[in-house]
Amino acid sequence: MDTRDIILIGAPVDSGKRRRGCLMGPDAYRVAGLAEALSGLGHRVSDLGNIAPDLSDAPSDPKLWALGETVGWTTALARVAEDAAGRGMPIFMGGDHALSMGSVAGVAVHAQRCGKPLFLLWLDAHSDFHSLESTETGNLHGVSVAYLAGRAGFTMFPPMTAPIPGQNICMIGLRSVDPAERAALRETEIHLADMRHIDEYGIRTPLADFLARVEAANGLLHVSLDVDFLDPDIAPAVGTTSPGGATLREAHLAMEILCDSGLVSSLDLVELNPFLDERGRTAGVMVDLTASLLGRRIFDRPTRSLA
Ligand code: 4U7
Ligand code: MN
Ligand code: MN
Ligand code: MN
Repeated sequence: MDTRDIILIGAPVDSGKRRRGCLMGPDAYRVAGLAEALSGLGHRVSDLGNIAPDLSDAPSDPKLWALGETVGWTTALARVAEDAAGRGMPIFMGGDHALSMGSVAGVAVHAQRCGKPLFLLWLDAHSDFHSLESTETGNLHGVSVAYLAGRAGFTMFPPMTAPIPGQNICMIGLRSVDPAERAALRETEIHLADMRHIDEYGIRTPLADFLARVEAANGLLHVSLDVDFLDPDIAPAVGTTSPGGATLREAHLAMEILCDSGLVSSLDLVELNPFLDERGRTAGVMVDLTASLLGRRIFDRPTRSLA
């Protein structure tokens, strides 16, 4: 595996929902040794520190929680993401999942400049596909994919200049999808692998299918990893727990397959709420998964047959 220029970006976004704590995420990843784990694999790692939202033009809406702050994060993150994507592989240390509206929007502009299609892999219990009209909670960490896919109605947000076509988006790990999201997803070509699909076919099948499409299109691939993709038994530090998630081995296998593909060009680590963690356990799992994505192996395959 090639060594890479990895750019860590702290994005303490905490405006995407009411329960606070994700703002401590970037420091939890630092304490859990993310930079050291990656440099230990031979990569060049820099940490830009934490960025701040651009609050110069902060709209508000009584139905949408902390709209102005989330719009401010989207603006600031898109700028940083576009720049970092041109210099290396950005890893966004969240922060809640509202941050992906900025990180992916910025990466999408970078991809467009390079003349390459951007693909988005959304590893999450939830589809985060509400429009600003359909969200019942008003929590904007549940609308990110809708914005990135160019759904209508995001007029208070910076325009999504390079919306991602549905065929270029894949969601894996789904087990909590609201009725309005399900109806809207049905109108798209987004690839969907819910937990039932993983139970029946394993995690390799939907992932390999998607990666083959990225490869064939010579695309860039952004991976957005929500902590609640994982089962809460192994990753308790999350506000929106949903039982029946990916096991530790399913998640590592996904990361190892992504690593082998060589296609991943940027990554979000989102929804970690260290306030809810048990002695840093979840932060540690997320660091280990990132290390698997960037080359950590038990053995180089193939291992010797035991037969
Ligand atoms: B996350 C929810 F209603 N759909 O809209 C909503 F179930 O980034 C949850 O995936 C959204 O954690 C979860 O608030 C957003 C809810
Ligand atoms: Mn999410
Ligand atoms: Mn989620
Ligand atoms: Mn969540």
